[in-house]
Amino acid sequence: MSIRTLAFVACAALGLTACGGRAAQDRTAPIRALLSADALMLVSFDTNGDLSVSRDEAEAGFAREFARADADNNGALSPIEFSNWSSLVLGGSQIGPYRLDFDRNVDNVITREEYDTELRARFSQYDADENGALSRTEFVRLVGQARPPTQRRQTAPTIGGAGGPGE
Ligand SMILES: [Ca+2]
Ligand SMILES: [Ca+2]
Ligand SMILES: [Ca+2]
Repeated sequence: MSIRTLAFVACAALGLTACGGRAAQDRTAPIRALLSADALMLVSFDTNGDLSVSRDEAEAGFAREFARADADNNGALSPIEFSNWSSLVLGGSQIGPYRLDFDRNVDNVITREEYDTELRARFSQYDADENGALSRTEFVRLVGQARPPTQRRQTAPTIGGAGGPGE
């Protein structure tokens, strides 16, 4: 992945907070943002440079990244191995995926199976059009904005409440 690509993705990742000011002006428009740092990694799996990450490219990428993470080459990732890998590949531990996203049985070890299972699921979640490949647009999510509580208090006409049954 080129530096330019990285910069683009990083800026997009920051968009959620960086664009907060502009978003405040237009509360009706949804925000476009990267919601997870796994996009940084998945984009890097595009080995043939066609701007699309195929399933085969992704599988090869999972294997490469697991090998990179597994520093002691014992076939599993310890918390420190995951932390080091996350810093390198996911740009730190500020945004997910987090260790416990992978370590589903919470035994402090991420097996290759857990690693692949999580990343395959994420690949499928991104693949909105289910064509088996990830385009750049599939990484960018529209985030619905929570609209602030409206101030206007509707004085609802009280029908038959105020008068009450008078007898
Ligand atoms: Ca590709
Ligand atoms: Ca290991
Ligand atoms: Ca797709």
